[in-house]
This record gives sequence, C-alpha cells and structure tokens, in this order.
Amino acid sequence: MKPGFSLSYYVDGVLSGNRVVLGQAITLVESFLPKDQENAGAVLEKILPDTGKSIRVGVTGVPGVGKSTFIEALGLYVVRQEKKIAVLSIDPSSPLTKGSILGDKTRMEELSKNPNAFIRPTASGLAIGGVANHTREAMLLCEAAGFDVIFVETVGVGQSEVSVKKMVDFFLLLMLAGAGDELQGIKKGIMEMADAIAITKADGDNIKKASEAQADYQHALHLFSTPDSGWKPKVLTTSALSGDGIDKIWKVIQQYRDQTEKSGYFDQNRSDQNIAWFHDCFDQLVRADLSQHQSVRSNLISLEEEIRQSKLSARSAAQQLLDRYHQAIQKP
Ligand SMILES: Nc1nc2c(ncn2[C@@H]2O[C@H](COP(=O)(O)OP(=O)(O)OP(=O)(O)O)[C@@H](O)[C@H]2O)c(=O)[nH]1
Ligand SMILES: [Mg+2]
Repeated sequence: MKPGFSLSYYVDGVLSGNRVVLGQAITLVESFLPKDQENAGAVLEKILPDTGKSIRVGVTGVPGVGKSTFIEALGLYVVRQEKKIAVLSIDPSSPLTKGSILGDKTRMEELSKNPNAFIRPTASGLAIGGVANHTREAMLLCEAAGFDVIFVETVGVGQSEVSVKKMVDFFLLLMLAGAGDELQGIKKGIMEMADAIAITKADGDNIKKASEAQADYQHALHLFSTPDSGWKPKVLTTSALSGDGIDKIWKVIQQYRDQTEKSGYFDQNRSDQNIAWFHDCFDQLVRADLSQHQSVRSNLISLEEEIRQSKLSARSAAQQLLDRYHQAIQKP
C-alpha cells in the first residue's frame, strides 16, 4: 500500500461512506501495478459482505439520446427521496470519447454537487472486458459505501451494452422519437435485452412524436417472447428538461424489483452474473499468464500466419497453442 494507505484505511473509509477514500479505492482497483492489484483484491474481499444492497440500473442508447441528462434528472429525483446514488460509466474506446466524459461532468453539474451523489467515469483505454471488470468492482465499492442506486451509463455503441446488461439488475434503453431504428443503430438484440424503453426528449414539438413512438415500440415488444425474468418490458416517454415521466420510470424500476424479488429471479440473476464474472476473470488471468511466456507469444504469431495461409485449421492451431503453453509452464 502507499504510505499511510493501509488496508484498513481503504476498508474503513469505504464502509464509512467517505467519498474521498471511495474514489481512491476505485483508483486502486483500476491500477495495473501488481502490488496494487493484490491490495485491491484484499480490499474487495473485506468489503464483499457489505455489497449487493443497491439496485443496479444500466442506461444505454445512442450518443446524444440524452443518457447523461436523463441520469441527472432521475438521480436528482431519487436523491430527493433520501437515497444515495452513484453514477458510473463504461467506456471502452478511449481517445474519441474523452470529450463526452468531460461533457458528462458538466452536464451532471447539479447532481455532482449533491452530497448524496457520487459520479465517476471509469478509466478508459482498455479492452471491453477489462473496463467491465473495473466498473463491476467500482459498483461493489459504491455499494459498500452505502449507495442505494447505482447507474451505469454506456458510452459509445457496441459491445458495452452487452457488458452492462451482464452487470445490472435493470436495463433501460433510451430511444429518440422519429429517428428510425436503423438510424439509431439499435439492433433488435438490444431491444430484447431492455426491461424498459424510454422515449427521450418528449417535450415541446416532440411530445406527439414521442407518444407515437411509444405505441410503435409497445407493438414491437409484443412480438418478442417473454424474457426469463417474467417481467413484461415497459415503454415510457420522458423529458429530462420538463421532468415529465421521470417519476414513472422510477416507479417502474421499483415494480421490477418487487416483482423479481418475489419470483426469486432477482437473486438468481445476480448469482448467475457472479458466476459468469468469475469465468470472465479466469479467462482474463489465463490469457494474461499465457502472453507472459515469450515462446507462447511467438508460437501464437506463427500459428496465426499458418491459419491465414490456410495451412492449419483454427481448431488444431488452438490445440497446438495449448500444448505449447503447457510445456512453457512445466519448465519455468
Ligand atoms: N429537448 C430536450 N433535450 C434534451 C433532453 N435531454 C437531453 N437533451 C439534449 O440532448 C443533448 C445530448 O444529451 P446527453 O445527455 O449529453 O446525451 P448522451 O446520450 O449522454 O450523450 P453521450 O454521452 O455523448 O453519448 C444535449 O444537448 C441535451 O441538452 C430532453 O429531455 N429534452
Ligand atoms: Mg453521456
């Protein structure tokens, strides 16, 4: 640990809800230094019994749909109900999205000043798997620090939606009215993952278009089969500017929680998520270990070349790589 930063400094600080220490603990779990990683593991182990009490809400949608503005509006609403909220983001593609993270900070200006809100963009510049692990761990730390609601905002499009779906209880998809699904780059698969769809910016001239879109999406969702949760996804309209619909969305999230807690799905889903996370972590460790052996790395490159030239099937190449890895770990 850094001088003065003992295990109990982190653990006690986080458990007492000290925001400065919470921020430092998140920095620790994001660090690549082997010593920091070891310490981060120890901190997470200690706080684990105090995690899991929040509701985890993922918010996704194309850039500009209004995710940050919406989270600020809903966040302020929830904070007024005497709850503590944390906002994390998941950002796999570093340099391009830096601007939007800075933008988010200013957009969530009011929320970020609130003593019951904690806003933290995840470190970027990693492959999605690494970023997702950091966000999950940050989420656990926020729970241990006493936050009741954790929002995870996706930044950018693509794989991050799936990663977020895998770490939250409730997955909210924001959509714009009047822009076709194609335009919004939202695939059917993502709509199927949503527990609710909210049509954003339902204000001014947009109100009518928003309720038309609501009807359209309601119809589209009817065509999907009922998800494992047994919950029928809802379609709502909202405006972060006027505040319309914000309370309804919060109510829907609570209904979802009540219903799935009663059915047992809520806990089942979380334990399935933890098992999947364990497998992800293990895969990452094996990959990291594998790439530390020079002979395996060069074997990998030559096998790739053979596959490109159609000299070797992917299956045999994978087997050969595994054999080489076994040899490498037998003679250190
Ligand atoms: N009229 C109206 N404009 C909104 C509303 N919510 C957001 N906006 C505007 O839409 C733009 C994008 O909002 P953001 O909240 O930054 O969108 P985002 O989805 O977080 O964007 P990225 O983080 O860049 O992906 C901003 O100019 C907002 O002022 C709303 O409810 N009504
Ligand atoms: Mg944003």
